[in-house]
Amino acid sequence: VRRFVLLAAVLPLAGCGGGASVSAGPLGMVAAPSSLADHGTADARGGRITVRMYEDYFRPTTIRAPAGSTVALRLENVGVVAHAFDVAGDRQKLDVIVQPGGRATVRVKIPTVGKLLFFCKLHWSRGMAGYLEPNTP
Ligand SMILES: [Cu+2]
Repeated sequence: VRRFVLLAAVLPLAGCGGGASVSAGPLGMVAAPSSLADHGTADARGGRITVRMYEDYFRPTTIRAPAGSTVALRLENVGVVAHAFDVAGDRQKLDVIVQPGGRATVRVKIPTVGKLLFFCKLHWSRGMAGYLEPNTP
């Protein structure tokens, strides 16, 4: 039996930063796999960053940018199967499928506190997920 860690566990208990609050999303996905496949952390520069999709992980896995800012993620699926990009339990309503060799750009809002989980809804149980987090106080 796989064990899952509630996303809420990685968020600060105090302070309602708005952007980082978590509730059940349209996909009901508020849990991160305990075996999240970590393939690095990078800062989005100039409000944009390229995120490559592989089987089954995102590179980079943690994306950092100024708190509350909006970042354009250029998704490139360099894998051999379709991958998805979804953001957990938020109001961003992002749910994008990228075919092998395909690209898509999504705009995401960096939370003001804590981390916000994103994931591939097709492979999240294999650890295909990552975090959006602020790099400023
Ligand atoms: Cu995937």
